[in-house]
Amino acid sequence: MLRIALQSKGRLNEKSVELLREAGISIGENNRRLLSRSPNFPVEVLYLRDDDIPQTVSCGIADLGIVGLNEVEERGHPVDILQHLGFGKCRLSLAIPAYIGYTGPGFFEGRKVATSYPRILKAYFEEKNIRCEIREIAGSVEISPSIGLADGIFDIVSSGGTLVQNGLAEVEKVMDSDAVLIGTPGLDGEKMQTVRTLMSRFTSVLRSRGKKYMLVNVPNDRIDEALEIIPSMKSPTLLPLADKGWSAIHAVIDESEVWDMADRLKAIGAEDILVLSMEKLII
Ligand code: PRT
Ligand code: ZN
Repeated sequence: MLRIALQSKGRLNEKSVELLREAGISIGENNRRLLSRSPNFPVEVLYLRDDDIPQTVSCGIADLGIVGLNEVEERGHPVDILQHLGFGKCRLSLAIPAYIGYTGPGFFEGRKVATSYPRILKAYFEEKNIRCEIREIAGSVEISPSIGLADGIFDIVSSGGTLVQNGLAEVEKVMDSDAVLIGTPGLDGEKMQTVRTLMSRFTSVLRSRGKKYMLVNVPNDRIDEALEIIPSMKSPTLLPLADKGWSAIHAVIDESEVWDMADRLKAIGAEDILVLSMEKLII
């Protein structure tokens, strides 16, 4: 039985639960119960605050966890980063009041920066050989410059809206982050087998996101051109139609490319373009 730690509430909770469900792993609705066992996969879910997940996984109380890479780096507990999960994307950046002219990282020499991520920031300044006073605060970091607590801040940025609202400008990106699957170092063979199954299911779910299935009828003498327009994961499926002189091409494509590709296919005489949503892509 594997134990996986998920955030109990907050930004990563919903997407983590959704990922498990899409991977065919049923888990109870009630995340207020600390521990919940799946009825159809050998896994139980432990719901925790995200701050506690790296340590819980590092010491083996949970075998796996889903948490932001920023938390993994900040906590510094040894864990294996097994898979990037692509959601919870953000960056950790330095920001200063927007009216100040920024001169480069040297700006921070001898200044004060407020953050909830002192460890990552300390490593950044050490690497750049900059002496800066780091003021660790737990929340509302963005108001620190306006109340005179610090000259700048180091915090999570996603859309950048919070910085703008507080009159701040992002001046240095220090790291990118997304949710990652982490594991206890040195899991035993049997557990690793289940972890591999889980990861391959996650890969299938992540690969099918943003994908569509396209079917298009093409005159046989335009097939080569059509195949140049349709990029494919391996080779697209080509099927003869009952109407001689025509074939159908089936391919998995990016949702973002649908309209452009359909216009180009129509321009070379393709007809009956069908675009279907994709449920699963199991490789
Ligand atoms: O209660 P618990 O301790 O479990 O949760 P938490 O409150 O510490 O974390 P939570 O739920 O806010 O975030 C969990 C994780 O989501 C973070 O560790 C990041 O990995 C990731 N994430 C992704 C974010 C954001 N995007 C994000 N935008 N975490 C926080 N923010 C904050 C940001 O600091 C800013 O203040 O949201 C605000 C809005 O951001 P903008 O730039 O879009 O305005
Ligand atoms: Zn937290």
